[in-house]
Amino acid sequence: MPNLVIVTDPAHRGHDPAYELNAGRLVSPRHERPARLDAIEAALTAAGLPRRGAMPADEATITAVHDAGLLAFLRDGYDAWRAAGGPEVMLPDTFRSPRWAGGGRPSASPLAAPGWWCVDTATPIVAGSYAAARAAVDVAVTAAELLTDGTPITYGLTRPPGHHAGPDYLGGFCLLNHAAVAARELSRFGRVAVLDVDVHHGNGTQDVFWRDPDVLYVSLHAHPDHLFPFFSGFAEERGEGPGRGTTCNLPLAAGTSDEGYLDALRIAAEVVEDFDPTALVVSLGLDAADADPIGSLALTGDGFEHLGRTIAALDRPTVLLQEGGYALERLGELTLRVLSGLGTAPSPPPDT
Ligand code: SP5
Ligand code: ZN
Repeated sequence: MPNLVIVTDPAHRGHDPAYELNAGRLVSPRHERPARLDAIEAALTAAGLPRRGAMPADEATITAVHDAGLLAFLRDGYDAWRAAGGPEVMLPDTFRSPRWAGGGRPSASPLAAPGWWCVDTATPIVAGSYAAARAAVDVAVTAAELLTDGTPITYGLTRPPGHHAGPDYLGGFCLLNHAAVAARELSRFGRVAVLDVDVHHGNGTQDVFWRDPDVLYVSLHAHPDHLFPFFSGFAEERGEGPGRGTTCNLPLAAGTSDEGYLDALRIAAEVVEDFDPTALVVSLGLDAADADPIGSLALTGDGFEHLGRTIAALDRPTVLLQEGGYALERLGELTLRVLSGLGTAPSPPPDT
């Protein structure tokens, strides 16, 4: 079996807000919680797959993708919010709108800052969130750099997820876009493709590379007419300027199961082949699963194993980075099915 190196960092645990708000409902506990990675790590341990730690990544790897103001908000915004009387969970109540004259202006109030940078009410921030987001970037950059040392496949256990965080905004459970940081780093060596199989469209990654001809963004996701992020991920979004044609969205109807999903995956794989990248970044959400509590597609364990085989057939140096996936009792098994399809883990028993 080819070498697989798995990278993790325990600092993700510090990002554990007590609740979020979703479509008017208070959701507690949150779906996006530390137990997600515990479930995956338990399965990796049972399969005899060891992990290694991450090296600290330079801040410049982050500011190559994100506005320095966003990073400063993540670093300092929470303490300022608390000092101004904000409660333990930092969530916006007033959102900047592009409809305001000039797009609005930043306010001096620390209580307003989350609404300037964050796009939704599902992305609460607590005291440990910044360290967790930085650790996820460390994990992703470490996993990406291992490819340049000749490791064929690496897997970064990144949490919180990242693909909804854009150049100057965060949201969708995501604080920093570690997959975009990894892709930007790898693009120093040649063309890079990002294959995003999270059930939600990765609007943040799309926005980072929207005008970039050297990084291909291909996404399979539930159609925005019925799932977050709602306003992005339509098939007609193809990139702009020099990046025209290096964005490819394949939105899927609600309830799509293995057959329809794997048809779309075949198209995605052809788009990647045609681009002929020197490295592949996979935004590995597991929330396209039939069992997922917030997804709307119906991929089975067999489907995830097929996904692994498709990625292996692309035959590029590949870094897998964890995005979503919320069916806690299935995450370990689904991870092993992907790794088994990749040829990097023993085959778990098929779907019963
Ligand atoms: C990385 C990632 O997967 N982000 C997803 C963000 C989704 N945010 C909205 C969650 C909406 C939850 N709705 C629950 C409905 C249950 N039927
Ligand atoms: Zn997702």
